[in-house]
Amino acid sequence: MSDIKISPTPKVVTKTERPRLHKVILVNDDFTPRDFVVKVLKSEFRVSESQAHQVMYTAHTRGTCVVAVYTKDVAETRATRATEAGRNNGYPLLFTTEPEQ
Ligand code: NFA
Repeated sequence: MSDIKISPTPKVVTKTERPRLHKVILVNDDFTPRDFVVKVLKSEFRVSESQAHQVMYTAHTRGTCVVAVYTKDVAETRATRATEAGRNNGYPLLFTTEPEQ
């Protein structure tokens, strides 16, 4: 009997995690006209008229509303573009992002 022990070949286990999603949040203010907010939501986030109105009204009454969730890059790009659309028209409209969970 030989004393040589042969260890088992280590198995490589690869685990792929889904990228964490980030929320785009619409923040209420007292100056941006409601119709303008709806227009920006429709053009930048491709939501329907009724969804855009619902999101605008929720932010208007509660202070903030989640518009959509995307990967980090997409969320940040869309929030920046939508915020700039307000600024280009002289409004303090603000979209922020935060990681989900
Ligand atoms: N509160 C704004 C108004 O009364 C409308 C608004 C809604 C602005 C949601 C920003 C976000 N004109």
